[in-house]
Amino acid sequence: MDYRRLTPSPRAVDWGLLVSVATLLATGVATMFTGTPATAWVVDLHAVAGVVLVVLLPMKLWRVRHRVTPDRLTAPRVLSVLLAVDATAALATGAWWIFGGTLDLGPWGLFHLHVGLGLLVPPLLLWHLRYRFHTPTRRTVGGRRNVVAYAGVLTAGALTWRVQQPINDLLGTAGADRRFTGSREDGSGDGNQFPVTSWVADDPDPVDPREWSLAVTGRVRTPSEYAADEVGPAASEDALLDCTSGWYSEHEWRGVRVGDLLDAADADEAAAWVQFRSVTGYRWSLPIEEAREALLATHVDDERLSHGHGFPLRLVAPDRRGFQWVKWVTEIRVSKRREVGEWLAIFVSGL
Ligand SMILES: Nc1nc2c(c(=O)[nH]1)N[C@H]1C(S)=C(S)[C@@H](COP(=O)(O)O)O[C@H]1N2
Ligand SMILES: [Mo]
Repeated sequence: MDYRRLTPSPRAVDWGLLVSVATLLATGVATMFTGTPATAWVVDLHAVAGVVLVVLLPMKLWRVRHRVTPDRLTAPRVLSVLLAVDATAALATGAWWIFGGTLDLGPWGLFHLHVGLGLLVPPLLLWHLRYRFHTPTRRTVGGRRNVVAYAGVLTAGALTWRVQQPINDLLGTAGADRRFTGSREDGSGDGNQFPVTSWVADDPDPVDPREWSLAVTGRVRTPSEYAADEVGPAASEDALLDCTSGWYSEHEWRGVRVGDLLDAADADEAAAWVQFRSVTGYRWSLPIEEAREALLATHVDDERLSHGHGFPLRLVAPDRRGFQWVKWVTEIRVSKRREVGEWLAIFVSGL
């Protein structure tokens, strides 16, 4: 049998690679916001696109294997080799993560490595396409052979993703207890004993509670300010913190309900967003209805929050990913519109 009849044409493989990488980038970035099970499809799509790439990449590499010889190493070829190595490493680290792998890279781990390698693929690919891009023709993508081949590749991708969980369960790997986000459990219910993480570079000195206060500002009729001993653990909430670097931790948090603070400050009718600002300049907003239900925690599982976890006050935002749980909160600012600058602030605060 001629196996080539079961594989896409060379051009269709190239286009398949491009579409897979674009899908992986889009869904990979979008996983930052997959807080609820309703968004689990984003992670599923990421995984299936990954398997598709595992199938297509060897086809491509096999086809071009003769082009790379030590005596013909032009710049575009070196770049192609780098791209192939990086894409392979990104796929390998992703698969290794799924099957419970770990890696100790100082402050980083396997998941960070996967994200780093993955984010490097699109720029390398764009650069590669500067030399190699061909505009598609109808023949490139159409044709019975390509349609049948891609139906097969996608089915294989979906099936592989479907069976990885039973395989993980059967082998009892550390990948077995992943949440739908891909995160693995760490330190749940055990007070401050869970990982301390910064989104980029935040690492403030411990906050002195005598100098700290919480201000409620913006679109409120009665701006207010609270000293450390005025915000106590009045309300409690069971909530799960799911960090985008691959771990989650579930705790009972105690503190003040944001809605109570907003009522006391008398938020006006135009108020639509509530921004939580850290002593470091790190900040994030929630729609006011959601913010009302959120908690500003002073305690975790009956322990006073430690400095690393945001003492004296940190946001607990159920169903939101960890980077939105602002630590060392010193101000809540009520506004009509969301501040665009917070997107920049989370990346540069602490630098
Ligand atoms: N001010 C501030 N708050 C922050 C961060 C940060 O870098 N600065 N990191 C966020 C991220 S990425 C996560 S996952 C959680 C981690 O909380 P933890 O360190 O208590 O585990 O805090 C969030 N809150
Ligand atoms: Mo995080």
